[in-house]
Amino acid sequence: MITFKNISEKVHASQRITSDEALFLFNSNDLLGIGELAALANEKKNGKNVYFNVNRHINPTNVCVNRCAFCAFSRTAGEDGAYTLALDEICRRAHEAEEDGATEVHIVGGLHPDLAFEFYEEALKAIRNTAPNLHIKAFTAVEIEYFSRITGLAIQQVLERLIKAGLGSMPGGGAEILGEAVRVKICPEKISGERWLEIIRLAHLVGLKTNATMLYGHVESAADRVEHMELLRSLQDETGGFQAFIPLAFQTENSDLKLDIKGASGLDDLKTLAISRIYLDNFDHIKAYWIMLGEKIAQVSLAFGVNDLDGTVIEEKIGHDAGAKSPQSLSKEGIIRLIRKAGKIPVERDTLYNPIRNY
Ligand code: V47
Ligand code: SF4
Repeated sequence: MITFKNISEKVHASQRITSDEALFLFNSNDLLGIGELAALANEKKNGKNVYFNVNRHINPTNVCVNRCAFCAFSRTAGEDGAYTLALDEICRRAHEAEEDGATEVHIVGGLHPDLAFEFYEEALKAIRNTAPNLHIKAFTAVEIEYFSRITGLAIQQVLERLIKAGLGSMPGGGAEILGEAVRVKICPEKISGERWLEIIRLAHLVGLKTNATMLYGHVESAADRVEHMELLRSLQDETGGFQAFIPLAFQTENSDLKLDIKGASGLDDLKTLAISRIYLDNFDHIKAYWIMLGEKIAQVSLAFGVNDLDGTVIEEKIGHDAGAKSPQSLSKEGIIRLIRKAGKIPVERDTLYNPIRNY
């Protein structure tokens, strides 16, 4: 029989918990007990250090052929609010970011029906020329697969060409919930969960580090979340290529997903972050993406196993188009203050988690 005591003994002994045990924790109301275990698991890995980076998001286009039901960011070509940035503008934003002290640009966007793969290659090359010290973290597995489809190139070739153009690593988007039963409800046009994992596996094999996200707080069950994390944990055992796990709290406004609930509760946010810290024993970092969580829950999560607050971001569209109440950006000083007030040590990092400076 599964008991909290058994799970606690495992965490104290640094042993892996089972998926059934993770599900048991999701069904428990002992938030503080779960948080304490997650804090312990995190302390063993990261001590008191909490990472952040100075970065800027650039979304080259919101035009997307997929139109996932949950996504308030995307538009159909020609629709009101549809946009595509010119190469010059992408470069200008990257250059400005570097001048302002950023070490990373985070680039993701829609699957545009008319933009050629070469546009993206050119964008990376141009950024590398104008802002040579910026690490380019770009393109979800969903975009990589789309590039392969529109060019007829194999996934490995797409990745190799992008690396040659300046790609440094990949973000963790597009994972949503990997189980097919949920995917058909929330993103029927998107690549399957199996294909997402396959592309990430290939990215890891060519040497790219990636993150992994999980979109929660919509139609999924606790069992779907656990299955999602189980698939990630298995792939991580195989490749070791994941850096951070990032649960993304669903923002409900302007979405075609009509739900009875208004997204995840604060309690669910903290429980989900904490259980992921306990369950994903082979992930070094759990990231609280403050854009979706709000600054307050993100700060409190530092006592619930989280050791990364993402970055300054500068301009965020995906969550804010869906009604996120957080600011568009946080200053470096603001992030440092959040971390310090939680009794932790702020560590500015680069994209690959090399420490730049302790505060
Ligand atoms: O895949 C879309 C999500 C993701 C909504 O790797 C939404 O460091 C909540 O992946 N409410 C893209 N989430 C963003 C992403 C990301 C963000 C920050 C850091 C990293 C990283 C990755 O945004 C999509 C989707 O899961 N998303 N709409 C929404 N309404
Ligand atoms: Fe397109 Fe991504 Fe939005 Fe889906 S989540 S509609 S793939 S931009």
